Amino acid sequence: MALAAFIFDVDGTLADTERDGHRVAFNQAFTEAGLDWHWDEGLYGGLLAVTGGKERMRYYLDRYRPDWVRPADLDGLIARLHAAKTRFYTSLLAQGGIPLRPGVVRLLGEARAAGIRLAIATTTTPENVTVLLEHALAPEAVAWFDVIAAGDVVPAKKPAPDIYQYALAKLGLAPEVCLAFEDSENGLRAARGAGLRTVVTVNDYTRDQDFADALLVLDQFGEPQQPFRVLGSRTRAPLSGAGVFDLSLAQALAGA
Ligand code: XBP
Ligand code: MG
Repeated sequence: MALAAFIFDVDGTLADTERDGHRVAFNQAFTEAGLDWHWDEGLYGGLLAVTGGKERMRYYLDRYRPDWVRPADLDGLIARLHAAKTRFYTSLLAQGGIPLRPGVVRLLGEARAAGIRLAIATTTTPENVTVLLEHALAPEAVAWFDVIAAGDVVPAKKPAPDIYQYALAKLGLAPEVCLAFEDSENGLRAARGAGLRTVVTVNDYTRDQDFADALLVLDQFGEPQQPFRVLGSRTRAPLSGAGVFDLSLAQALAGA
C-alpha cells in the first residue's frame, strides 16, 4: 500500500528535548517561584512515566512530595508554573538550544519531495512545537505540516491513542496508509492504539523500554556517515545494508 503520511512525535523523536530542555525549564520555573523542587536527571527519567508537563508536576507531588503543603488553589499554581516553564523552554529553543536528531531534516525533506504528507502528534504544548520547528528546522517549517496535534487538544494524553486518532481524523486518512515515529513506550502504545505501524528511535531515557510492538526499533534515523543500528524488528522488509531510514525503507515497511 502506498504511504500517504508520516506522523511524528516531537519530544525525544524529532529532538532530544527532555533532559536539557524541558527538565531545565521546569527547574527554572520552580526556582523563579521560590519553590524547593528540583528535578535532577535521574529523577526526571522516572517522572517521564507521565506525559504532559502539568500532569507530570501533579505526579511529582503525589509520588515524591506527599508532605509538601498544597495551596488551596493547586490547579492555579500548576497552571502558572507551567506557563513559566513554557516561557523558559521556548526561549531556550529560540536561542537554537536544541538541535534536531540525526536524519530528521533529511527524512522530512525526502517526504516533502515525494508528496508524503507530514503531521505531528505530541503531548507537549503547541507553542513548543512551533518554536522548535521554526528555530531548529526552518522559519517556514510549520507550514510543512498538514496537522499539528498537540497538548490539551485531547484530554487523555499518551499512552491513550486519542492524539493519534485526532491527527488521523484531521488528515482524513486511515492508519494503514500512515507510519508513526516515536521514541517512548507511552508514545508507541498511543500510536499502536490508533492502529498505526510505528518506527521507534530510542534515546537515553527510553532505550530500555518495551518496544516489542514496534515495527522497527533504531538508535536513530541515520545519515550516510552515521548509520543507524537496528535494536529490534518485526518487519520482513530487508534491512541489511540500509543504515539510513529513508523513503524506500519506509515504503518497504509499509508494503511488508
Ligand atoms: C512529551 C511530554 C511532554 C513534555 C513537556 O511526551 O511528555 O509533556 O515532556 O511538555 P511525548 P509540556 O514525546 O510522548 O509527546 O510541559 O508542554 O507538557
Ligand atoms: Mg516522545
